[in-house]
Amino acid sequence: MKEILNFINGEFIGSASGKTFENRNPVDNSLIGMVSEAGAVEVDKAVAAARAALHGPWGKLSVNERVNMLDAVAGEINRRFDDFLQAEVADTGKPIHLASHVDIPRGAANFKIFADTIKNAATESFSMTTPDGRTALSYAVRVPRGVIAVVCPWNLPLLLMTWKVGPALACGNTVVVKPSEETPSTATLLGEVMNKVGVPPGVYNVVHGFGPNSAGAFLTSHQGVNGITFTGETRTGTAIMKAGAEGIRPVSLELGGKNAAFVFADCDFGVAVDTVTRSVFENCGQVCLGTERVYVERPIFERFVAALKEKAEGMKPGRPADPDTKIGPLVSQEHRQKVLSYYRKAVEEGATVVTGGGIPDMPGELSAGAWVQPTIWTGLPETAAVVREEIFGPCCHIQPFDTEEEAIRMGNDTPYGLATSIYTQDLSRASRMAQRIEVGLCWINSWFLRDLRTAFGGSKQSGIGREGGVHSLEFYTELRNVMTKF
Ligand code: NAD
Ligand code: 6OD
Repeated sequence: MKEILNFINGEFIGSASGKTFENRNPVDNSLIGMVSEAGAVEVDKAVAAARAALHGPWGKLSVNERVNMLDAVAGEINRRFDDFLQAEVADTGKPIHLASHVDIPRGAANFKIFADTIKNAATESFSMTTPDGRTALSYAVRVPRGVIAVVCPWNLPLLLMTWKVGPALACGNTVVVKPSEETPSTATLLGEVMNKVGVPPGVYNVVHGFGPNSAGAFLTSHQGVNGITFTGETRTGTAIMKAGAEGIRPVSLELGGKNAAFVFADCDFGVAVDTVTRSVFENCGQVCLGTERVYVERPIFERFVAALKEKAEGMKPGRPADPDTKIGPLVSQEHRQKVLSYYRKAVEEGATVVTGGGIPDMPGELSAGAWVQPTIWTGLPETAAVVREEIFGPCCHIQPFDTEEEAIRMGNDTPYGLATSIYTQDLSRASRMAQRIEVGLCWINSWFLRDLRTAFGGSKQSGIGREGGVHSLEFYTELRNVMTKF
């Protein structure tokens, strides 16, 4: 039986309590292995190791030496590409072609981009004349914040974890990572990479477990942690922000969304249909940036609904390695229960089910997996639960609109503010909409197209702070001003 251990101070260790939990493959519910659950003792050890490492060889590296080490981490992830791929696919069930094009390459790229960023980041300086006629020169230096707690979700495990570990290490911090209990494998594998390329013990640590009363809560409430970076549900973000308040520790929060797409009658219809298909169904709808509300200008409403229906019905579920597979399962049976409860609620609320709404027939052992059908609804009021609440499944509600003003009003009528996408060939209109839709991320005639130098994050209840490029430096460093009088 495979054992997935904590990684603390450069060593793989079990927990003193001997507590373990199951890691299951959502494709067929088979057991991948047993995960060692960190208790307060292991979290304490990990934070102590991370603190000690700040003052050891890691803290003495020049920026160039650190950058070279992070480049080596990226190189080693790429060298062990298949190991990461197999581990990620087993934990999530996602198609291999998706993980091999998105999750694993971005896992490596996240170290490279922030190595480049820190090498080239400038800080401000000012000169002024003092009242006694001399000169005062101020300059800012960036210093690491210290020990960073990194708490991660399960939907893009390696990508989202390295999105935070990359900049944290580039800035000279040390980290304690708490991966999702659903997807513990790639964070653990990264420990092997760190050892291989000579990252000093204690710089990168991993503790496994759950949230409340487990590793997540022990870590975020630990007063040895200097900053908490979190990706996950808005409700969990609230708990994490409260934990950060004790000891005045800063938090960076990338949270949930209920993202809208706007499709105007003058769009390139093929681009709009193909891209909305991706934004609704990719990763089985488990992408924070994904679309769950689609607003379509009335003249093309029926045609668009029919085209998206055809795409949804063409999404063949299957094994990750099968090249014909277009959609994997949800991450777990528990998440499937949640998504199916929304499928039922949509019907109770009077939706027209355009397609899907249930569980697909899967052959043999796949029938035990966490599969759901890609689903489209129409005909619901904007007050319906499936139009307001984040479902995080392969589903959307499509609503017609008549005017730009009406589309903006419906789009903004949500407590969330993560992402949107706008489909039109009228770039004046697109720019106007981009100014008025209340989100952190806006795509025009595209979706999830990433330039890692740009600011990434959500507004309203979708998050606090921005990461990406130099914006990550704001969270992962303290800016210290030095003034010299001469
Ligand atoms: P989640 O909030 O349930 O869990 C995320 C992590 O937090 C897990 O590691 C979990 O163990 C831990 N956790 C839970 N409760 C905790 C607590 N009280 N204290 C400390 N840690 C705790 O989220 P999830 O279900 O893993 O992920 C899906 C959610 O993540 C969706 O809402 C999605 O929109 C969001 N998400 C947002 C972004 C973004 O960039 N904005 C990206 C990906 C996912
Ligand atoms: O691309 C990224 O950097 C990023 N953080 C993506 C988030 C996707 C959410 O599921």
